[in-house]
Amino acid sequence: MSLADKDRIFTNLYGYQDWGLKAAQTRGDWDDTKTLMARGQDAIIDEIKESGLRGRGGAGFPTGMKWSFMPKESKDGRPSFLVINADESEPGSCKDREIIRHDPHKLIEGALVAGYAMRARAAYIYIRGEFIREAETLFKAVAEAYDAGLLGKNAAGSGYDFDVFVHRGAGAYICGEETAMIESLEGKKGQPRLKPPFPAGAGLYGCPTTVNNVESIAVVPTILRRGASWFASFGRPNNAGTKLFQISGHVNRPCVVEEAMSIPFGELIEKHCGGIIGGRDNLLAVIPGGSSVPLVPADQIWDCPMDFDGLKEVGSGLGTAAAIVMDKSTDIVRAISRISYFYKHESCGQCTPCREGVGWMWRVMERLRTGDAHVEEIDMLHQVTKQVEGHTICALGDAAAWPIQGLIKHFRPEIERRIAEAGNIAEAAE
Ligand code: L3W
Ligand code: SF4
Repeated sequence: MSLADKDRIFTNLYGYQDWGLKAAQTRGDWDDTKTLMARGQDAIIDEIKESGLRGRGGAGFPTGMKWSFMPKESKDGRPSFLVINADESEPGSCKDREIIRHDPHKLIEGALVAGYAMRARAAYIYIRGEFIREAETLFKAVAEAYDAGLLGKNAAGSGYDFDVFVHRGAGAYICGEETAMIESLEGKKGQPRLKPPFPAGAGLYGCPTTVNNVESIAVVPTILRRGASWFASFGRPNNAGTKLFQISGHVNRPCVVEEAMSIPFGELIEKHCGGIIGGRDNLLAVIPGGSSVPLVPADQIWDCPMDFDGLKEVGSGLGTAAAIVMDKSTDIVRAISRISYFYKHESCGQCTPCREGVGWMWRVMERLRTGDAHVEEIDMLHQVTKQVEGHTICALGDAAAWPIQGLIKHFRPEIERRIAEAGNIAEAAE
């Protein structure tokens, strides 16, 4: 089932209307927020659990459960914090940017309600450094909310004091990893921490902290207003709700669109993107969830439900739901090599398998691209990806390994062909 207009949460996704407070209020944002909050903290967490909302930043962790890890009582007077991850840097991902540009009040209201539910004193919105105009919008929207009494002391008349701070990043992909983000907020170099402890135990300034993605927070007020069962009626069990999909690459109309979770890939493309350039038969492969998940070849993706379980079944993942579509004109080895370069460039360098392995994998990928390699190196590369995967402090190591594993699994004959025809291919690639 695909989504009807009346069921869209992000009603100003394309910025046809003003993003400011008055216009947001006419769209239903900030409507009697204090009554939503008066339901009580545990009731809000229960409703979010019931809705089936899973984190929209890549890992898909159940949102209500994450909130329930936060302490109900402050220990030693330590405050709790909500950190909102707006450091959207995953290649292919551009949904949080649209929310901040056109619907910032959904995020700010969500921050208040979610922050209240988890007993947080304040929310820090960590926004990607390159999002300059979006940061300006967000600063203005937060100021509007303070001026209207919706934030600060007795926020929205709820009796709860809550602040929202906007913090701009400085252009490092790794600061999107939750513990690197916390380090960066504390003024340190953005390098991930070992988990556990998870942020809910020891996060920002050593205090209990929940890090949630922009989309995860922005949908909360609507879920509370329309009800958990309304949200859960989209998608399928374990994969509930509506979702922002971002489709880039070789489609006729790349777009960001809100759809029902579990919509089949082919339907998403035909309905919203005007189909694949050159038609369905011209599709080569898709990276369905931002660059950090394995590619899926054309014959396995078309009917696949775009959700956590459907994409897992075809050996990939939903990630941020950013589908990078590649048609048959794509040099697939070069595309994956370029992704490898990205991870090499963004590795923070603090753990050996990632620091050494990611650069090594990229160099071998480049030789496979030009055909200047031996066939045995394909297996060796695969073995190295297995040595990096699961052996690093954060998920960047896995994210660098998986695209290469996907390439070898599905396009090995293409790599072997290049090696066999080395001279010609090396020339063609220049
Ligand atoms: C308390 C436990 N908390 C888990 C929390 C944890 C975190 C969340 C998920 O990576 C992925 C990555 C990228 N007690 C807990 C617990 N938690 N167990 O749950 O944790 P985790 O470790 O599974 O994931 P992560 O480290 O947050 C995120 C992938 O997303 N990705 C996209 C990344 C880029 C962006 C962007 O640009 N916006 O998100 C795409 O695939 O590779 O695998 O909060 O603390 N027992
Ligand atoms: Fe840094 Fe890479 Fe280790 Fe993550 S896996 S902590 S990015 S070196």
